[in-house]
Formats: sequence, structure tokens, C-alpha cells
Amino acid sequence: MSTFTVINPATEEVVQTVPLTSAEETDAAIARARAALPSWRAVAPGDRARLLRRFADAVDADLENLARLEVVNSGHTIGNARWEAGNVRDLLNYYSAAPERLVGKQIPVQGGVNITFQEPLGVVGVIVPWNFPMPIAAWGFAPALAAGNTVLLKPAELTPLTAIRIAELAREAGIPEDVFQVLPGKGSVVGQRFVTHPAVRKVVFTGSTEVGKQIMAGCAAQVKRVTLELGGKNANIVFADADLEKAAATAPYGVFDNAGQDCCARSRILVEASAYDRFMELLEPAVRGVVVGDPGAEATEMGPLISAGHREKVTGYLPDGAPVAFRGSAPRGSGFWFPPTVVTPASAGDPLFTEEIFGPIVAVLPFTGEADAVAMANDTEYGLSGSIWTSDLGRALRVSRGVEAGNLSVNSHASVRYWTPFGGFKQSGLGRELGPDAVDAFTETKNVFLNAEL
Ligand code: TAP
Repeated sequence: MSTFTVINPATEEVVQTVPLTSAEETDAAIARARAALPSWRAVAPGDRARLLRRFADAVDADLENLARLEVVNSGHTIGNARWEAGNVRDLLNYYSAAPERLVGKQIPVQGGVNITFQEPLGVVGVIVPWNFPMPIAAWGFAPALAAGNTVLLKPAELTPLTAIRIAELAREAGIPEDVFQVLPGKGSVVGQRFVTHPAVRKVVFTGSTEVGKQIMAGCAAQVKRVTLELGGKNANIVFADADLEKAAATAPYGVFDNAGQDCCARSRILVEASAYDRFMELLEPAVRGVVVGDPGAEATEMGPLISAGHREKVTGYLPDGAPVAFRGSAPRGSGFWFPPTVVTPASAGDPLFTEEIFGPIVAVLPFTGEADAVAMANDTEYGLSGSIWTSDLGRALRVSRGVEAGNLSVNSHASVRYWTPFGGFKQSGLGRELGPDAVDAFTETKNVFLNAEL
């Protein structure tokens, strides 16, 4: 049996060894998930709702344990990790209201009655990346289960521990074993079977745009439903009329949270030319003030990168002579540390300004006027999130409508709330997760006409 050794990214110590699911074991799990469908669908709506609420309660009771597991496995700060476990609980509670509300329509027709049903899709495969193991898993499994589907969850090979624990909690709460299964393993093995196995009716994928394209192409062979949440190179647009102190004080947290390993990271800062010097003056102490260190300590604001390989990739963006303006601090010694770094590329074509680095590097460039800001923000294949800092409400609305991205914030960097929709424009993704309509993405609409004139 092949295994994966989980390493604590803050210490480089071995945490534990996890068995990897083989292709044959994946097929067996898919068969069990398929066999479990009729009985899961048949659970009365109120009972399915109750089971999801019990699952939420079990997560809540285990919140500190889940958070500590994430600190050790992923290097997330304890504050973030508690929020992430709480997000799983909140999603389960929110979507536990769905089973009794999966209403159809009665549409007037001649000679009978026409009604619609929201039918579950069947077996759903959820493929999760390593950057937010808990929330991204629950964004898929909570609405999918609520809609009456059975779910197979593949955590990232690097970060399986919280997913394994969440599966145990589901069982404790009474969710049948085959209704929700967690399969730690490789994307090229387990994830690939989700794409190619005909019994899996939908794939929910979050990760790189490159792999997302392969998943979409693979799903096309079976016209398989697919939701994609992919990369981002998001713009934080700061106008001269903004509260510059607040914009500069918050900008580091808009990009360096989770060590920049966030598809919503505002990794491009566009500053109106007339405010550029003042903004940079304010940004420097804010960046130097980010507390980087032991992710388990309450005061820590940024932990390490996920792995040695990833740190190497991020470091590759800063060769000798790279346009580094200033940097924060990071511990030395063991751990995959990388200090918060601000760069000022010479042009908007620099890879520092165009590529998703997925680390704590932010590129700053000036712009002149609203149209230039929107054009620069949109000059990317991505379109996930972004921020607009201004004191002019009309401008805030105009720029919000002009930027091609799915999730924008004005005078804020908040992108994610479980009750509002989330997803990308352009190559940042396909479909939406979260919010009131997420359950629709896990159902098919069936139309039935009943002839009243026989
Ligand atoms: P990906 O390779 O895209 O991995 C994401 C998930 O997909 C993992 O669970 C992975 O499994 C699985 N996977 C990989 N190849 C697959 C395939 N052929 N079929 C089915 N599933 C497959 O991302 P990564 O290697 O972790 O990170 C690479 C870069 O992607 C990062 O540096 C970053 O730029 C970007 N990224 C973006 C996001 C978001 S949220 N947009 C998240 C993570 C990474 P295993 O890795 O376990 O084998």
C-alpha cells in the first residue's frame, strides 16, 4: 500500500503517514456511493436536515481539535484555522435548511398540470486543493448532501488530516458511511477516476487553472457536470480620494493572509499616480508590521508556505535584481518560511504582475484615472476577486461594474461569506458556489406534465 508522509510546514517534522487510495479502491468507493443513493434520496427532507444539523454540531464540538490539526498539517494561523472549522459548521447549518425548501414550480398548461422537481444528480466527486482544506471541501459537500447526492471527497495529498477527521464526525452524527466518503490520494489517481468514471455525475474542482482545464476537457467526454474554482491575480485598486491610511494598513492582509496562498489574494496593487508615493510610504510599516511566525501562537498573522517545493516555486519569482521595494520578516531555521515582499515591476507585462505566484509577494504599479485602472485590472486571463478603495460612491459603482471579476469589495477585502455567491469570471472558473443558489448546482430540473383529460 502506498502512503504519504504529512510534514508540518512550520517545523519540517513528520506529523503522520496516511494511506493513499488506489484506483481500484476509488472504483469500489464510487460503487458504494452509487448503491447508497436510493436510500439517501428517500430520507425524509426533515430528517436529512436534522442529520446535517447534527453533523454541524459535531464539527462545532470538535472545532478546536480541527483547527489544531490544520495548524500542524497546513501551517495556518490558529485564528484562521478556527474560522475555517467554523465555516464548515456554518455551511452545514445553512444548507441544512435546503432539503425542506427544494421546491419546484407549478406552471400553467392546457389540459393538465405541469410541475417541476429538483432531482439530485447522483454521485458527486469533490476535489480539494491544499490551501483551504476545510472550507473548500464543505463548499462542495454541504450543498451536495443537502440536495440528496452522495459525495466522494478527495483532499489534496499534502493536506488530508482535517478531511479524514470530518468524515469521522459525519459518521458520529449519523450520516451513513457510504453517503459521504473521504478518499485521501493523488489527483492523478483518485481525482482522475472522478473525471473518467461514468457513475460520478458531477466534479467540483478547486485548484490551478491548468488542472482545471484538463478536468473540464475530461468531463466533456461524458457531458459531466463540472464546477471550477481556479486561480486569480486580483487587483486592489486604490484611488487618490480613498482613506489612504486605511487602504495601506489593510493591503498586507488582503494579500498575505494564508501566506498569499489564496486564490482571492489581492496580489496586484494599483495606485492612482498622484497618491503613489504617499501610499508606498504608508505601506512599508504596515508590511513590516505583519507578525510572521509560529502559526499556533495566538498573535501570529502569517505562517509558513505549504511545502519546500512550493517555497522554491515562489522564490523563483525573485531572481537577483528583482524589483523588491521592501520586505517584512520571517523566522529562520526549520520551516518553509518566506517574508512578506513588495515588488515594483517596471511594466504590467512582468510575470510578477501577471502570474499567480500563490505566495506572499505583492506587485504595485501606478495608474492614471478610472479608465486606466479598469483596463489594467482587466488585463489578465483571471477574474476572481478584487478591491476598490475610494470615497466616491459613484466611482465605486462604476469601477465595480467595469472590473471583470466575480467577487469585489469596496473599501474592504472581504470576499467570502457562506451566504453570498462566490466564483470567477474568465479563466478563474465556471459556476458559482456558496449563497442561496448553490444547491441548484447539485440538482437537475425535471419537468412533468400530468394529462387531466384522459
Ligand atoms: P492542483 O494541481 O490544481 O491541485 C488541486 C487538486 O487537484 C489537488 O487535490 C490535486 O491532487 C488534484 N489534481 C491534480 N491533478 C489532477 C488530475 N489530473 N485530475 C484530477 N485531480 C487532480 O494545484 P497544486 O499543485 O496544489 O498547486 C499548483 C498551483 O495551483 C499553485 O501554486 C497555485 O498557483 C494554484 N492553486 C490555486 C488554488 C485555487 S483555490 N485557485 C488552490 C491551490 C493551488 P494532489 O495534489 O493531491 O495530487
